[in-house]
Amino acid sequence: MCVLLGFLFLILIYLKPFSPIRGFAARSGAPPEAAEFNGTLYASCRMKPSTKLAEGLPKVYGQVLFKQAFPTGPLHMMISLKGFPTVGHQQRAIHIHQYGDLSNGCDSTGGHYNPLGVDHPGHPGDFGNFVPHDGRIWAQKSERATLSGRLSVLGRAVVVHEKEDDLGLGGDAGSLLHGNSGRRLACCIIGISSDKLWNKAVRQPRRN
Ligand SMILES: [Cu+2]
Ligand SMILES: [Zn+2]
Repeated sequence: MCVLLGFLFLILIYLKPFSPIRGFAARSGAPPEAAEFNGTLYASCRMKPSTKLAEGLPKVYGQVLFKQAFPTGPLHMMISLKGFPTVGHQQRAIHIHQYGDLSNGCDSTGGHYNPLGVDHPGHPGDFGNFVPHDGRIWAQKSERATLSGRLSVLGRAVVVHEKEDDLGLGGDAGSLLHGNSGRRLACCIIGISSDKLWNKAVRQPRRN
């Protein structure tokens, strides 16, 4: 019995370097999740109101999910948010900001994530404007941002703003920096995740 177990153990040690996950990662420099989920990376961001939210502003909750074929597939995104006023149709800007630092609410996430030093709205996380319906925003889009490599947005923040993004057409300095989108209502940090949340959201797109 002991001999048999020892023999199995030796076989396992021998096979370990050739397991599919190690092989894939070694060949491509991919994170282990790419092999675990068939060459696809998933990320999630759990949206919560800023701890520095001013009195009277809406408390926004929800999630932003990402899915991307490693390493350079289009980044698919699903946004599901609630907590907006049910009256009126104030558009809300959503962006990726540089830092995953929520120590001072959403105000400590820095400016727009701008790895290439370009004007707004040319940043990889300039997602644009979203109109709530019945207090909710639900949207599915493809974006320029990426989950891997030097320009990865993992560990950075998604921020929902009070106002509409002027998309660089405001005619002032702020317009080319951040689109004059107003105060920061809610934010979250983008983290790598399994395929569970994405697959669940695909099955029940508007329930999250
Ligand atoms: Cu922003
Ligand atoms: Zn921007």
